Amino acid sequence: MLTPDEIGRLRDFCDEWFGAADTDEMPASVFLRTPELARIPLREDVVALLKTVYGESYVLYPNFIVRKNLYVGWHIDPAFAGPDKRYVWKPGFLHFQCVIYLQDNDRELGGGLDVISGSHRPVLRFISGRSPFGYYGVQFARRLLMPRAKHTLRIRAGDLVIWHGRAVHRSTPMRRQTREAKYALFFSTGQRDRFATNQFLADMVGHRYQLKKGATQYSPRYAELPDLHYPDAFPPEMVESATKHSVEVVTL
Ligand SMILES: O=C(O)CCC(=O)C(=O)O
Repeated sequence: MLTPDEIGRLRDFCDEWFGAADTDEMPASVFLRTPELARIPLREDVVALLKTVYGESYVLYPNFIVRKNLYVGWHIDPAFAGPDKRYVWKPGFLHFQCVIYLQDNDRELGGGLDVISGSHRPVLRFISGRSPFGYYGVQFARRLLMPRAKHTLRIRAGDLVIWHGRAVHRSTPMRRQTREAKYALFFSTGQRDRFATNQFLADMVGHRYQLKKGATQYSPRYAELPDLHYPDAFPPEMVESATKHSVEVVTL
């Protein structure tokens, strides 16, 4: 999606911003007041690509963020994991997390994303717990198949990567040190569905306090989300583009 020039300018901007900040997360309020970042989620080509999976309309959430040097292990995004998230397994559920990387992905140096392909599907639908293979057969098949499903995505700087909310993924690990910072621009989108939208928004706000290693931590990037109202907190160019493309921007 991004040209080498755009990538260079954005990397320079990130070097400067993160150089002066005491965080590795650039919050949505900064993202929205930086025209070169703010225009990306609603660019014509980005919207066109998302419409190939959503159809004519979808929702865009306010949790824009740029992260520096994020390296995280295998997981499902917390908004979609856990026993209270049954709705994410309903047949029509569709939510894509979106990221644009500002460097190539590399098996040695990292920089992008690994996925377990097919992990967003109901567990091995074709060998279910009700199958003649029984529970242990299912576990055996999972062990056998899962390692083969691990993929390091071939990503070039400026590519847009979208992953289904239920997909198991991780940062491609950095196996060899590199001096280049890893930068990634994230935003979230979903199918128009009032229940799913409310769940996701509520979940994000709930994340302003997080329990980590037994202690409660405050997360400014989530805490500011209730104050980012659409359209007031958004640049006019984004509002115009959202209206033109029938993208519903949903805020609290
Ligand atoms: O971009 C990455 O390195 C991983 C991103 C990720 O796992 C996430 O945002 O949930």
